[in-house]
Amino acid sequence: MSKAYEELTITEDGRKLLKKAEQDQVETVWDRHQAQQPQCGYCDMGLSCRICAMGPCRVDPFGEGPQKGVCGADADIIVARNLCRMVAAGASSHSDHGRDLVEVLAGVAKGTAPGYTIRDEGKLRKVALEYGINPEGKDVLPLAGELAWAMMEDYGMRQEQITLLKRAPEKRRELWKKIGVTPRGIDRETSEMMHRTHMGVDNGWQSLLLQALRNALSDGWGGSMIATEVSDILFGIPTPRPTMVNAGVLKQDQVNIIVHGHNPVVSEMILKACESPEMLALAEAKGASGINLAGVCCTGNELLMRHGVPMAGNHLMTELILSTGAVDMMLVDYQCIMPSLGTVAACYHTKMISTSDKARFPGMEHREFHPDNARKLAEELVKEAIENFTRRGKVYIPVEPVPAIGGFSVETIVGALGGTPEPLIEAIKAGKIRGAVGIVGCNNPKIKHDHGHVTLTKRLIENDILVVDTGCVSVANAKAGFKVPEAIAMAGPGLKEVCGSLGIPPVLHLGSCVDNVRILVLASALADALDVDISDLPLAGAAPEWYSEKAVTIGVYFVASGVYTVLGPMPPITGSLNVVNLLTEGLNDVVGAAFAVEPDPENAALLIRRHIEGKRKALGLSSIKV
Ligand code: SF4
Ligand code: MSK
Repeated sequence: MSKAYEELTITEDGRKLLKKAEQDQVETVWDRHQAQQPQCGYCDMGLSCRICAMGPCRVDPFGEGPQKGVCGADADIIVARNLCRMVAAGASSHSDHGRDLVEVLAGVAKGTAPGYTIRDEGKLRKVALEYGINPEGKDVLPLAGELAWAMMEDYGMRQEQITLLKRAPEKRRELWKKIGVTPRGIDRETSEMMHRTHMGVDNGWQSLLLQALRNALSDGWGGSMIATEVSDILFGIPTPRPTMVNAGVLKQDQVNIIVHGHNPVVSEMILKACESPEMLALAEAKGASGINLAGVCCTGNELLMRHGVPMAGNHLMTELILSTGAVDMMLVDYQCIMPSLGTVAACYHTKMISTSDKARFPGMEHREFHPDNARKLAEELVKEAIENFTRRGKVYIPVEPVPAIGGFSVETIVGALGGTPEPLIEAIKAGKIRGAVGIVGCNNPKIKHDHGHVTLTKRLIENDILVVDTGCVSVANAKAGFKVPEAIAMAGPGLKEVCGSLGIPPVLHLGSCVDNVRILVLASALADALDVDISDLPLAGAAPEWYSEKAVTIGVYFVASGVYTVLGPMPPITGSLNVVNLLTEGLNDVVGAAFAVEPDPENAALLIRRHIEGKRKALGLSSIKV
């Protein structure tokens, strides 16, 4: 590793653990990123294609080499197709996660998912009503079965549009209808996206990108929304609760178990097992003072939101957390799990367990979770983690943990406002809060770890812009100290006054990456209250350090829903000026919002502030020159 640790991450635990990893000769994501330099310029610009066996092909961006693939596809077609396939992959990931939750809901109804239950009957009844099921007088389990069945229909092709689209403002739904992007079925749109991008199908770069909007909307208002709603039904609506964050949440004298991935179906059951008196007694018998369950990435966010379980780190910290030598077991489900983790763990005593039938990893023991065996398997695994505690070598826990508050669902935000979004609207109208921004997404070794998230957040709150965050951003912001009520000291005077009177931090943790849909629901509530479209509101989205295909899909459904969105890393589209222009300008005329790309978070903050002030002015609210 030739770069100084300070150039790689802004976090103290990250820097200290990078040093430790280097001493232990552990290869990290930063080493591999460096080894990949220079990365392929054709791929970086989206100009390479390997969709069929006549290829692989590439288009020369300087006009000297080939300008068309073997089939005749030009730069516009190749770039658009590549981006569309990223959207399809992201939509399928979130939506398949949602499908797994629907299966558990169906299992609870049938009695084949022991250990799972309906934790929020009120939400079950409310969502059932939205699906056209009259919940009155119905027992919980048959109702859960009916709802699961209705949600399964959303994945298919028997409907004209997915059900929860009704939550979007009417003006937005009319617009989607007019431009032909109303999503019909969740799987249908992904399947059609893959079909259209097969060689010899859709070769209109504009029509391809329109289908990408429809596909992303099928995720945002479909698969992801179902994932969030069913998680709330099965595991409870999140409520604000205190927690701790960073590598310091690991405990020297306790059995440390880390959950990593996205789906709460596994992690919720592990939490239950960790809390059982039998396991706690066993841990004590093995010389540990307790069992410490902590999370990384989004499955950690799911547990933090509902139980206050501490978070050890975000995406780029996942290897480094293992290099503490303090992790007795890491359990993974799916998404964002680096295939390198098994190799890192092999340098220590850590047991690595993969749990999903659809996700295997080198160097991990595969122990498959299903709704019918989850409770028993969770107990077995926690027991094995306790046994492994006795095999620990030297442990290095580099920092003290930082306090944070997580667990802000739409329900709790509206609850904190007194049951209606009206006080928030009044604060926006009065200019105390200039607007709100959803900062979402990942880490990416191309950007200094957490620098994009934390700098952007800081600039926004000090300019009276409320920040809500999800996924790996929320860990970065919690580590930076933005998520305690005292953080209002870093906010501008208006935001300080509003958050101070409500007793909430200026940066609200809204959950995991599927929970970005909570931002859509909140935006819809604000738009409805003001009788405008989402695109009229002083709102924006940002993904300062995104890396995953899921993040592309989130960005596309944000924009398609009317939310101006600023990306940090450039997506692989610069090979087509037409595609770049459509995504960064042309979409304004289509959906009333577009993307911007700005890797420097200081500049991104300026872009967002200008956008917000522009929207305020258009609404007839006070605006300032930025
Ligand atoms: Fe080449 Fe066309 Fe095949 Fe792509 S689809 S690999 S551009 S021949
Ligand atoms: S885990 S998608 S790195 S937010 Fe959801 Fe983090 Fe991005 Fe994965």
